Order: sequence, then C-alpha cells, then structure tokens
Amino acid sequence: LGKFTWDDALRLETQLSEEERMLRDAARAYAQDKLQPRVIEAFENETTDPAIFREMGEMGLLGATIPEEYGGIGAGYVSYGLIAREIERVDSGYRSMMSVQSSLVMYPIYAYGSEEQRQKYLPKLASGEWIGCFGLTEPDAGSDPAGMKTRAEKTDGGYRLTGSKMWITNSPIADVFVVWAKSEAHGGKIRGFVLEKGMKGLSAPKVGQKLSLRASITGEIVMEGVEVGEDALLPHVEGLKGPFGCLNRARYGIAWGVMGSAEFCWHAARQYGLDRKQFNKPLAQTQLFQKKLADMQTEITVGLHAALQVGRLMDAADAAPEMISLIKRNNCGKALDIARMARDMHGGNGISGEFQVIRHMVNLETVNTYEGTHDVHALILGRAQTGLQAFF
Ligand code: TGC
Ligand code: FAD
Repeated sequence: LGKFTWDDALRLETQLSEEERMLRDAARAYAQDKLQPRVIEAFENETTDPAIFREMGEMGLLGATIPEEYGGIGAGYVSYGLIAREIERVDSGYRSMMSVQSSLVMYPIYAYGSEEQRQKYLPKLASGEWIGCFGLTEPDAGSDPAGMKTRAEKTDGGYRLTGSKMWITNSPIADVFVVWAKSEAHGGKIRGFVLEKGMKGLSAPKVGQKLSLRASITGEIVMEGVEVGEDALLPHVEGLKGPFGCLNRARYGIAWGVMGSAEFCWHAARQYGLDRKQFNKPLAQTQLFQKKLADMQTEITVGLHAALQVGRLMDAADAAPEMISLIKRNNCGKALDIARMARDMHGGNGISGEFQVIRHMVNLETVNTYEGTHDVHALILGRAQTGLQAFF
C-alpha cells in the first residue's frame, strides 16, 4: 500500500522536476525568512516596502520566465506558479507586487516591445531597481475594459495621452507605467504605451482606506496630456488581446498563489484544533472540525493539481485562456471559502491580527475580484460551452 502524506495528498512533489523544487525551496526560504517577519506590521500600518522588489530581484523572483539575456532566469510557468504560491503563503499583497512586475509589466515589454524597449526596461525591472505598474482598469471600465476612455492622440513624433486609471497596484511607487489607451492614429484600437515617472502631466495618487491587501500599495494613474515619443508605443500588439495576453499569465499565477494562502489557513486551523481543548478534548477530535479539515485538504489538493496541469500546458505553449479562467475562478473562490472557514475555526482568536487568518481572508476578497471577477470568469466559461455571449 502507498503512503499517505496529509499535506501532499496526491503527491504534487513527485510531479515536479529537481530544478522546480530548488526554485520553490529558495522562494519559500525567502518568503518565510524575509517577508513573514514584516507582514503583520506592514498590513496593520498599510506600508509597502520598495526594498522588497530589490530583494525579490536578487533572488531571481521577478520576471522569472523572461530569458536570461534580459535579466530573467528563463524559468518555466510551473516554476513561476510555485514562486507565487510561496509568496502568497505569506500575503496576497506581496504576491501581487511580484505578479504585476512579472506578468503585467515585464511580460508585455518582452512580448510586445521593441528590442530597445526590452533592453532599456527589462534588466532594471528584473533586478527590482525599477518598479512597474499596469494600467487597464478605469473608474468607469472594470470588468468591461473595452469601455475605457483613456485616449492617445497623435502628435508630431509621438502621442499625447489623456485619461485616468483606477485601482492600480504599485502605481504610487512605480518608475515604469504600462498603460492601455484607445489610439486615434490606429483606428481607435487599444494600444499599449510605456510611461515613466516624472513625465509632465503624469501622477499616481495613492488609494487610501483599503481594508484588504494593505501590504500592497494601490493608486490611480492620472494622465493630463502626457506627451510621449513614438518609442513609448508597444509596437507588436493591438486590441484587447494585448492586455489579455498579460492577464492570462497573471491569472494563472494567481491560481497557484491563492492555494498558498489557503494552505496557510488550513495548516493554521489544523494546528489550532490540535492545540485548543474545549469540552475536555481537542477541537480537532470533533467530527465537525475534521470534516472542515477534510474539505480544505480536498479543495487545495485538487486546486494545486489543476494549476499544475495548466502550467504544464503553458510550458508546452498549449494552454487555452478558458483553462486559466477555470483555475483562477475555482482556486480563488475555494481559497476564500477556506480562509473564512479557518477564521471561524479559530473562534475569537480568528479575528486577531496575530493569528493571521483574517488577514488572508480579507486579502482574498480582492484576489477573487481583480484580474476578472469570480462571476466574469463564470461568464467566460459559460460562453465557451454554450457559444452564447452573456456579458451584454
Ligand atoms: P472579447 O470580445 O471576448 O475579446 C476581445 C479581444 O480580446 C481577445 N481575448 C483574449 N486574448 C488573449 N487572451 C485572452 N484571455 C483573451 N480574452 C479575449 C479576443 O480574442 C478578442 O481579440 P480580437 O483580435 O478578436 O479583437 O472581449 P470582451 O470585451 O467581450 O471581453 C469580455 C471579458 C469579460 C471576457 C473581458 O473583458 C474580461 O476578462 N474582463 C475582466 C477584466 C480584467 O480582468 N481586468 C483586470 C485588470 S488588471 C488587474 O486586475 C491586475 S491586479 C494584479 C495584482 O495586483 O496582482
Ligand atoms: P465591476 O466591473 O463594476 O463589477 C462589479 C460587480 O458586477 C462584480 O461582482 C462583477 O462580477 C459584476 N459584473 C460585472 N459585469 C457583469 C456582467 N456582465 N454580468 C454579471 N455580473 C457582472 N486593475 C488594473 O488595471 N491594474 C492593476 O494593477 C489592478 N490592481 C488592483 C488592485 C486592487 C487592490 C483591486 C481591488 C483592483 C485592482 N485592479 C487593477 C482592478 C480590478 O481588475 C477590477 O476591480 C476588476 O476587474 C473589477 O472591476 P470593477 O471593480 O470595476 O467592478
């Protein structure tokens, strides 16, 4: 008979290569040694430490899938997912900082940028010397980015950008801004532009009073006639498939990341149940407690293996966007359920910052919403199986 390992029920470990395990172990050591000790205070005080980008850069955790000639480590998408899981085991906000830099800033510059843009931006983004952000969402265009109002008008030798983006991770501390705008010179099609901190007319005020994802800074991007040269345009993509190509990668990473957050909550609930006695026996010796642990174990195991399968297909350049919608939606929804359950299983201690499960719980509310809400991904999957468009 085979051996059963409670925290790796279907042996994910055996499905990983030696290289993937080494990178995962390095990411775990960094996350536990360097991120875990500062997260409680960072979340409480709503502070984002920009040094984290340089630390992650040194570890090769930024833009890991980007080739070495541009500062990445040329890792595969399974490795990228494993990194996301380890960082989000500490906090979804830290994973957010990493995934925006990697999938939403470095990826579009690599995939859609000119050789000059790649050389100018990628090495400094990979090292964390520069911080990047990605502006798609606007105050009146969230789930429906095609409704964006940001415009790029043609000027002599370049473009003038006007508009505002809302809910942008990293923007108040960003050096590099990948923004999407409707370009008049390209028949009103959506095009990507790379802006830089300090450009006239560009500002990025912080969004305050966030009660979720507090360790990750969020802001607006305000563009009041920002003038850029032709060299700011990402030349190799047009239309919504530009931003969606980046979102596919970030959503995939999130599907792994939230499983890390859920694992933290599950392990914490299990340990709490073993340690705490009520009615003269450990909580973990009650049927209701064990059922909850079994549900957590099952959903996390299934979610991780599904993410691994999509990662293998991504590494083979054979993954469909709908697969990514399926795992993003499922894993975020299940992680949120698990975090809420773990909060409940901790009783009153569950609302204390010290026990951390409520921090994961409120973070996961954001993760369930950004990069396509839980329901928007249901509509993507509904369209794929009925052929019927239900968005509008
Ligand atoms: P639709 O007609 O479906 O498609 C328009 C064009 O885009 C192409 N496309 C894709 N291409 C690649 N990958 C995908 N996943 C794609 N999905 C669509 C499509 O082929 C088409 O191309 P073309 O050449 O024919 O023009 O577009 P729609 O307007 O009907 O879209 C509807 C919907 C709901 C699917 C879409 O708009 C959507 O996914 N909405 C959610 C918006 C979203 O995810 N926003 C995320 C903002 S960034 C963010 O949240 C970062 S947080 C990160 C962090 O902090 O970690
Ligand atoms: P809405 O689109 O207004 O949705 C509100 C509700 O209506 C949701 O429940 C949704 O599911 C539902 N809904 C919408 N359309 C339909 C429909 N057709 N049928 C049924 N229900 C529908 N964006 C970026 O561009 N870059 C970033 O870096 C970034 N970071 C973020 C960080 C944080 C902390 C947060 C909270 C958001 C971030 N976002 C970012 C924005 C995020 O992607 C959007 O919030 C998300 O796409 C949802 O858009 P919305 O908030 O406008 O909600």
